[in-house]
Amino acid sequence: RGVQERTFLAVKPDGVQRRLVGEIVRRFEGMGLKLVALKLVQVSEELLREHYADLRTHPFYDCLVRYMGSGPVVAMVWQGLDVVRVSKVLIGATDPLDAEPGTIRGDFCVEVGKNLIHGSDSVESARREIALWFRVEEILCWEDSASHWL
Ligand code: DAT
Ligand code: MG
Repeated sequence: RGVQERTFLAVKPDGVQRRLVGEIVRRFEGMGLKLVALKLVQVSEELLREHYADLRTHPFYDCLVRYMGSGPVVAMVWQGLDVVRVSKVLIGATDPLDAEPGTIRGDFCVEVGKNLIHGSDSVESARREIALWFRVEEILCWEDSASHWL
């Protein structure tokens, strides 16, 4: 089966403003994934430009950076088997109109420019994004005392 991985997730400003943080966290917890870091942050433009550096040539880049800086974001690191792939399934397609019902984007949004949540697209991007958003001491490794999620 899968391997233990970590991924970086962020509830975007519209998700925080629409009080969807709890709903979103509940879905990842429900899958048995492990929360190892979480913080509410107002992100600097510099960090956002770096976070989305791969998209800098796209026409929507400036708009995306402005949107991500328009209010607080909930930044998280989750750990689990195949967590990068599992998270992308839970999140749904980039354009909410293509996202299946039952996915976070499919259930709660309609605009690609306000698609609620970010998730890393590979283990390498996850590593880069986690290092960009978190200090090492902010990430906690804790052991489950019960065995049902292992
Ligand atoms: P995802 O967030 O699903 O990984 P992505 O990495 O391709 O998608 O793009 C990052 C974000 O950029 C995406 O969540 C919303 C924005 N974006 C992508 N394509 C867009 C488009 N065609 N128009 C406007 N914003 C777009
Ligand atoms: Mg992406």
